[in-house]
Amino acid sequence: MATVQYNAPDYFLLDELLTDEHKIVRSSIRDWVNKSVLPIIDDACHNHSFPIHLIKEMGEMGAFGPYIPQEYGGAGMDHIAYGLIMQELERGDSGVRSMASVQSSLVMYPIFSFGSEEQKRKYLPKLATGELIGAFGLTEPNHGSDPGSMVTRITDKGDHYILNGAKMWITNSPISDIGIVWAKDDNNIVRGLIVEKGMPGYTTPEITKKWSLRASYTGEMVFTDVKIPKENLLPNVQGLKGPLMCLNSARFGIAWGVVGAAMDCYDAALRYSKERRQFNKPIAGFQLTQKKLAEMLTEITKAQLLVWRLGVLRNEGRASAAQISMAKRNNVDMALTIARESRQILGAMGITGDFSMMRHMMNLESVITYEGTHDIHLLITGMDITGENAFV
Ligand code: TGC
Ligand code: FAD
Repeated sequence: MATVQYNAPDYFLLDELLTDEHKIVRSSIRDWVNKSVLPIIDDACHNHSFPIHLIKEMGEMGAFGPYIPQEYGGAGMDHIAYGLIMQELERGDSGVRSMASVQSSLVMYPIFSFGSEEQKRKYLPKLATGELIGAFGLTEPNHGSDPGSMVTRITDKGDHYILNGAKMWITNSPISDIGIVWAKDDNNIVRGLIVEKGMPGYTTPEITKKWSLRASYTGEMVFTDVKIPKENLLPNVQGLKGPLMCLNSARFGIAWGVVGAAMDCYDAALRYSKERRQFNKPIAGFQLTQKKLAEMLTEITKAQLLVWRLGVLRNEGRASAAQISMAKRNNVDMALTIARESRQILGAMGITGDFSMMRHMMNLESVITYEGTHDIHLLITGMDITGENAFV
């Protein structure tokens, strides 16, 4: 089981590249995951529910909007600190990391980057503490990979807008207090809005019976003639680049986060392989087990190097969207492969909830789909290197 026995792999001594602040943040989140997440997460998955009390605790630790300036309630840290927080949360569970990703990158980031001063002061401090829970509505029932074709609309009624349409597969929506919703205006331009729980005509039904990300609330957002005050429009962005800039931040966090899931799987499999004996010796002594473990550690190390360099570039404002896509695609695929391989090392024990591999594996099937599918990220890289658009 992923427990306090955890020994985080660091084969290329990457810790030497981290600051003291990075290490302190990582250690506090790691301890919290050991204490507050691991003991309850298997049951939460079985119950198909997210342990809501974790939200305030994450807020207290500064896990929401860590790179948002302190004057708005954030922690004012850098992007590597954000990545490390995501890594530690996802070692616990992708659902916990998802909750924090959405809150930080998809709700706080757009309010901070595109919001008015009043919006920043009204929402960011409460989002940072977890007093308010946010959601992000881009995907629609008929428009997933192609969000530019969205049909959700706002109509200008003079002193307010009327919002109609629906969003689908929205993390946190059933428990959200506010939603950042992307809709087309009368000129067919994509705009961002802050929609609040309780607005007449706005509902957030839950999507149930998921086999993946079971410890995460996923739902719809349904808008029927919802009256939106004009002050709820995000004034400082227009067009699809608004939501896509938010996705850059969230995809960056995912590229880091899934390394945590892979590290957890590898570490548990290594320990188990030294303890489990067959044919009168530890299974770690068989070449085929060593091949699995050696390849896992090699891939984890490459992924760690990739996100560390990406973090440096992002801190310098030089990480391109295509570089972030490459890292998201590579690292999620790496983590999914390691979840599968590590489960094999455990034999039958690997299918039980006593170990985390099956849970990580099922979660990662969502992670490889959301925030741009594996194939969409390949096409983004393809377009970047060839200049040719193969989407259409
Ligand atoms: P395209 O014509 O290429 O671009 C439209 C405008 O956007 C700009 N742009 C970007 N800007 C910033 N960052 C990026 N990554 C950008 N990519 C494109 C582009 O320059 C253009 O700007 P302008 O000024 O010229 O108008 O757009 P397209 O319609 O051809 O679509 C291509 C694209 C890249 C959008 C599509 O391939 C894509 O990314 N699809 C994936 C959709 C997606 O990722 N959805 C995620 C939904 S949110 C989610 O899953 C949350 S899960 C949360 C959790 O639980 O953790
Ligand atoms: P589709 O776009 O229908 O794609 C289906 C398949 O076709 C994929 O394999 C895809 O790669 C392929 N495909 C599509 N277009 C092309 C092409 N041009 N060339 C080649 N292949 C192509 N969305 C939000 O807005 N907010 C959220 O909080 C959110 N949370 C989510 C949580 C979960 C658990 C899940 C599973 C999804 C979530 N999503 C969210 C939605 C997610 O972003 C979409 O599922 C994703 O973008 C893919 O869209 P789709 O499912 O409609 O698949």
